[in-house]
Amino acid sequence: MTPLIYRKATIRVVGTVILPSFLTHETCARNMRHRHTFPHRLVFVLVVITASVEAAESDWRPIECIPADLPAEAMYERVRSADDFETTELTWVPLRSGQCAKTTLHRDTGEHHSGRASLRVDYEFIGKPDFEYIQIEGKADFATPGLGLGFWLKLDGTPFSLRLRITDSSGETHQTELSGSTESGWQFMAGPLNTRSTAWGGDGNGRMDYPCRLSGIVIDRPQKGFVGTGSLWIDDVAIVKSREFESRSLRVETQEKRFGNLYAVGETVTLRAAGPGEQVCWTAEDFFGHELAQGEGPATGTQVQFSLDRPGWFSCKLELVADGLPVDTRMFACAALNDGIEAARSDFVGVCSHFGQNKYPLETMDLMQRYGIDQYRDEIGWGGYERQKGRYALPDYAAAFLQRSAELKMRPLLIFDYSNPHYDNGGFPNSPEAIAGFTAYAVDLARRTRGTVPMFEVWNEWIGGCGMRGRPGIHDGEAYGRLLKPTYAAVKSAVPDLTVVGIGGEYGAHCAENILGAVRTAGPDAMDAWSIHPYRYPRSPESSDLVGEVTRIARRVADAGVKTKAWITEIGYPTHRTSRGSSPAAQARHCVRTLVLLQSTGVVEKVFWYDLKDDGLLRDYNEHNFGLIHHQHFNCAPKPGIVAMSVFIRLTGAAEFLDLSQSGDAYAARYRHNDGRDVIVAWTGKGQANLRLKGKIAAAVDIMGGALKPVAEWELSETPVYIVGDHLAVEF
Ligand SMILES: [Ca+2]
Ligand SMILES: [Ca+2]
Repeated sequence: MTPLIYRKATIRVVGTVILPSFLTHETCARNMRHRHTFPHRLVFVLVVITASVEAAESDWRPIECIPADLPAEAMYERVRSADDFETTELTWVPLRSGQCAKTTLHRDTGEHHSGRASLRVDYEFIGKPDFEYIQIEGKADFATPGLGLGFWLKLDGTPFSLRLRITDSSGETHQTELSGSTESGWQFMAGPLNTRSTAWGGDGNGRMDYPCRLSGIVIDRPQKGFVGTGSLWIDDVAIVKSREFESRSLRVETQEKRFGNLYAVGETVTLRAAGPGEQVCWTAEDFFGHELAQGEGPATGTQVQFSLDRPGWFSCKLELVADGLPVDTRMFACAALNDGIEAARSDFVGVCSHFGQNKYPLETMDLMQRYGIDQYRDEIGWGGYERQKGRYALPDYAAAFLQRSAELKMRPLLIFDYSNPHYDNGGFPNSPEAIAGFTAYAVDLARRTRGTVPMFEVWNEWIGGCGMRGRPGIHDGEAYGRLLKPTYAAVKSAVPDLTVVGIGGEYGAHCAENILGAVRTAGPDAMDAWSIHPYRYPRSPESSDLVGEVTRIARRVADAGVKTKAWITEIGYPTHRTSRGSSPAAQARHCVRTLVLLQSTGVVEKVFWYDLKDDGLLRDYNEHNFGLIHHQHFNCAPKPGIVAMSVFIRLTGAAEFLDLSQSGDAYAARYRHNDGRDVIVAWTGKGQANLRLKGKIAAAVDIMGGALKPVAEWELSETPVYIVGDHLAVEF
């Protein structure tokens, strides 16, 4: 590092001059897409630069900012064409099986992306119970790794899930997700082969053994029971490969770099951006797209400054311009909380984390707490805890996170999970010896962490086989019950004040039946709560009937004699860039609505959102994009979702849920605080609706915690608002 050579300049405004537009550089203006207008005349700020010793050059530290998602067509280049549908002979065929929707293919000269024709796919979904999808098959070969399939697709706006199926040289089928949105109109869809896949058949090794060939393009229904007819078009199918970009990138630096980019209201963010080019343009805005500040400067180094004058989530778009074109666009995301910390806590809300997989920086625990979250669900696995048979030890990283957790007075829910190579060949613990071994591990871990860990959950997604990577053993509901019963009894007997959660997050079409299977062998009293994972992304909680689904499952579990309540130990909306991903704004909206709706059921005691932080950097892989905050590579910068959750906790955490009113697509939930003050959370599942409130309105707050005008009449949208007052009543 170079020591104190330069000193920071202090900028003092001494006057303003209005310059005509022809004197201003317009490069940035051309590239400021999404700006509605650009001023004809710029206010030019005359400044006097004086030397100062306030801060040294060495105070500037690099901060990795989030690269903008490029459109799919910019990310791939064509290697060769597979079919442009210009010849009259049609070689593509629909798969016909009991799982397929009725599909017919035509060469259509009335619609095309290029040339004179495309492939039209006419479909009819009739609502089959288990599976129903379209699979269209054509010829495309992939001789060597590094290739993918790309094509242009015209959709009708139905939010289908789009996947590729590839067959490798052994006959193993690999299924991957395609990058692209499900908006109507022509768009480029692409998928590399070397991405995460689910695989079946063939040699079963989970690897793409080359040469590979296209097995089909799969267009799956948006939800079970979907009924609909329509058409979509495909054109210009090609073998593609990832485009190599010139390594022209923006270098962004900050002073007083802080973990998580979390600020206090009233603070100013100062950045400096530079890169190989001519200019840097920047715009800072809030969650709602309202501009805070913008500017431009030389690419040798432009200072960026904006004040966080209200609570919320903010982003600063930074663009490097070279040869008149934007060559790199990055986003600095940050959050502002009152006093920089949320003091409220909630018994209802927690998050899932992966300290137990040694994948979270320890500081993430402090960050979680600053957002007002003190309950988190993590794990200390059996395999790592009992490395030598019969000898128990906490791995170092597990001891470290539990210690920090205790210092911060956090309330963890730990999962007793997965197999151990010393028992049942590393498979599901089925034998009496393995079940006794699992029980002994659970008891030892519960004793060792007494006073630090108040809650445990027995296994995670037993029937789905999560974490087991195809290891052997019986994993139906009954086998789970045989593990749960002795584990529950032994742990409760060793540490009676613990809460032990059964079922392990069951999910899917046969969720209730699977839980009943476990209750048959464990009995109805072997759980202080029972857990499910009712994921529904990208569908909204309202359109996918979250309340109905959870209520129906709870009724069947209660009918089987279980007296305890449900915990939702996972639910979430990943922000990956495929047809199954949600925008960060949608994640934030759905987070609040999901929490309120689950609370309204009366049968759900706690919700652990999945999950706190992005687990990796692949933008088209759901598992890397579930986070409410970004990956540590991006300094754990916030997504809007973490701020939305924090605001929800502040406004409802200490309140009692009263009731939920619904009128069409409009919803309003009432909470009451101990001092008699009411909080209304109101939104629509779709579109706009009017709401009128009776009572004494004291305050109103937006989803990001910003103040709104406290009025009685509201036009609701899909983004929830909070209204605070006394004796509030709802009228739609
Ligand atoms: Ca064509
Ligand atoms: Ca293989």
